[in-house]
Amino acid sequence: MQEPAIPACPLPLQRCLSSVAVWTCSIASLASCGGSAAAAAGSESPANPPPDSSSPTSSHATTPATSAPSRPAPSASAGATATQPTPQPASKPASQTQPAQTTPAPPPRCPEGMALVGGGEFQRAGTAAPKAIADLCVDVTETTTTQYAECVNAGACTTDGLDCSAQSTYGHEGKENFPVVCIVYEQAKAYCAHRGKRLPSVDEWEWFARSGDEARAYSWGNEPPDEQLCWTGKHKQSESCPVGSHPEDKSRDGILDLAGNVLEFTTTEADAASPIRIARGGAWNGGDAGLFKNARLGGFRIDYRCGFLGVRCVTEASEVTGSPPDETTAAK
Ligand SMILES: [Ca+2]
Repeated sequence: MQEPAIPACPLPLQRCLSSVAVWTCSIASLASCGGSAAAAAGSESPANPPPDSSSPTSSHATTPATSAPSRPAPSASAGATATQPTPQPASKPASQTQPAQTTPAPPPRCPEGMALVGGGEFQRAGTAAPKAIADLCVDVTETTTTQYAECVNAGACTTDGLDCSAQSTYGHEGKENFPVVCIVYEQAKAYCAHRGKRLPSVDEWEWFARSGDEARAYSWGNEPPDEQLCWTGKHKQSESCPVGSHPEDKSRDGILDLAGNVLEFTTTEADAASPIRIARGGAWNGGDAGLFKNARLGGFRIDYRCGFLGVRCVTEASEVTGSPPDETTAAK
């Protein structure tokens, strides 16, 4: 009997077994074989017919060989990649990958021409209890004649009585950078208000003159007055001095002419029944060292005019933080 045509197995070492009726390949099914079964069987398989189906060989033949070359199974991830690409996060700039930084609040800042003075608790001599002093911006110099003239030109200040003395400065050529004098209390208040500021209280004045907790006896320290201020103690002084011309008469915070040059108005009354306002500091016409101590009080009637009394303005630092009220017109 002629043997049936046998498909060839593509793998020469696979044991393609033959029998009269059935041909199997140990790995692949017959359907996958092609070509000459004789060539494959001849080289690998015995020429005798294979045992019957009960033989181990037959069993082996119908069971997929464990030695068959295996193809790498597609991994789940690879399949996912092929059918549904996983989006990869775009790289971010370093600045976006850093943890958020907490920006500290900016410190208070003062307009040009003003110094920042930290607040604190201060009990002035002769008072019953300490007072809280806020952070302040303080004019570095006394108000100059030029600055007051700007207020006059703006219609916010008056020229009444400004020529009250031989030492008056308003309207006198060459006195532009001298402290304005001959003003009364209301004129001083009006000037500060025009600048978005105010007069200091006597506690505030002494606080920034003594450099806060440093408690200096004089603006510069505890040494007695000498050449560092505009006064008459060392040399006869016939008038005030240009503001800032004695740079050693300076507080810790850089405020000038607190001891010398001209006295400065405060808002504090000497007592409730009096029209007196306490002024602080000393003046060009003083020659006694004790007149220039920070703790020394001086009183003037609110309508008093003279050539040695001027004005310095302040404002709460919290009110100008981030938005100075008059930066373009601050003290020069
Ligand atoms: Ca002064």
